Amino acid sequence: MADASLKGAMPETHDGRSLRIGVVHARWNRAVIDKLVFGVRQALHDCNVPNDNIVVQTVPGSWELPGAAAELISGSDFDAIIAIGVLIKGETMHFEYIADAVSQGLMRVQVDKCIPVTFGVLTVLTEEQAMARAGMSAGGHNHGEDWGFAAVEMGLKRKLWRTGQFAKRE
Ligand code: RBF
Repeated sequence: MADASLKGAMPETHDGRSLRIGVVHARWNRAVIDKLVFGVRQALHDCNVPNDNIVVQTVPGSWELPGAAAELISGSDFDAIIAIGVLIKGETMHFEYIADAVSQGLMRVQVDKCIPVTFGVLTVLTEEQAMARAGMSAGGHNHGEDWGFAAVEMGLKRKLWRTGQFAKRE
C-alpha cells in the first residue's frame, strides 16, 4: 500500500455509475479552467459516471458560481455539484472580496440545499501558481481530478446517509 500522503486526501475511486453530476465553471482564466474541467471529467470517467449524466454549464466569473450552483440544484436532481473558478490576485481588493464571497457562498449552498458542492476554486497569487495546480507545469498536479473524485464520493455517501446506511468502518 502507498504511504499515506501528508498533504491532501488520498483520492478514492468509487463507483459513480448511478450519479448525476453538475459542473459549473467560470470563464475567467479560461486556459487554466479548461485543464481543470478536463481533470474533473477524467476523474468522473474513472468512476464510471456516464457522460450523459454529466452536465457542464458556464458562468462569466467566479462571483456567479454560488448563485449558479443553487439554480442548478433547484432545477434538476443532481447528486453533487462541482463549482470551478480561478481567481488570480490583482492590484486591487477584488480578489479578496470575490474569494471570500464565493467560498462562503458555495458552502452556504451545499449546507442549505443538502447537496455536496465541491470547492473547485483556485485562489492564487500568480498565473504560475494557477498553472501548477491545473497540472500545466512540471511537477504540478491537476486538482480537477481531486474535485471529481470528491464529488463522486460525497454524492454516493449522501445517497447512503439519507437512507440511514452507514459504513461499519472505513
Ligand atoms: N472572475 C474570476 O473568475 N477570476 C478572476 O480572477 C476575476 N478577477 C476579476 C477582477 C476584476 C477587477 C473584476 C471586476 C472581476 C473579476 N472577475 C474574476 C469576474 C467576477 O467574478 C464577475 O464575473 C464579475 O465581477 C461580474 O459579476
